[in-house]
Amino acid sequence: MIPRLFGSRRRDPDHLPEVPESSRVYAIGDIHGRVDLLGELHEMVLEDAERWPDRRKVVVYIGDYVDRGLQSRQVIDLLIDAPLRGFEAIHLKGNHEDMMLAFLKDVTAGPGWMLNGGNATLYSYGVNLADAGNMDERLEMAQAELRRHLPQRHLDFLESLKLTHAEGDYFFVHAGIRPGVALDRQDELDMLWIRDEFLCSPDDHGKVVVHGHTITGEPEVRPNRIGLDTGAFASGTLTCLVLDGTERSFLQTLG
Ligand SMILES: [Mn+2]
Repeated sequence: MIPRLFGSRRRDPDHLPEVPESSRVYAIGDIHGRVDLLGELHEMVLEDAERWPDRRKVVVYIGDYVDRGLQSRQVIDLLIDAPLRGFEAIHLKGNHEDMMLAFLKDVTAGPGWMLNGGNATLYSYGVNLADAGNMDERLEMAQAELRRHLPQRHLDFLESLKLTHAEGDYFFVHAGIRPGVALDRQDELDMLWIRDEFLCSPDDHGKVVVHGHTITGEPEVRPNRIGLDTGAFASGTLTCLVLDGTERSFLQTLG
């Protein structure tokens, strides 16, 4: 008998990845403050779901609700106040939520966050970066104001975000995973930030990794991963992957 070099993690090539029986799983890419597009996409998801009344329905948000687009606060309001009826909702953490949480605790996270579009989030909470004083002072004032303006339920939402979710042969995570490391032993920094080492890897990761974080013009479907970040904040195209059995389809807002 020939030993199997890759052990049980190597998938049978004839086995197509699938989600659990009788489940219809929707995964939504990076939203970045575009509450208009999220509302539109939710309508499309509901219309699709109505055609499958007997299915268990799950929606996974891949993270990056805030920054860049101008309506970060409104996106979080919508996710909290207007969840898709009849769906199990899973909200994953993106690197942008992580930067926002870091800034709330520690002002030295401010410059990095501002470089990544955090000023748009401050604006949506009614916080303006003062134009006088040095950067440290301005960030300290902004931090104090954000702490005051951020509703407790938003903080609870941000602190409750999960890093990963699995459905059958699919694994959901914001940025990706480090190839060669087991899915349950991944490092948080990799899951929130990784790019090329994951994106360029041809490895079979054990499950198909569904992720956002890296913008592409169209959803990127590879044998080992599916990228959903179509740059909604600038393109107007917010993408939702729909999984049912071994089938895949997409819903998208028109950019
Ligand atoms: Mn993003």
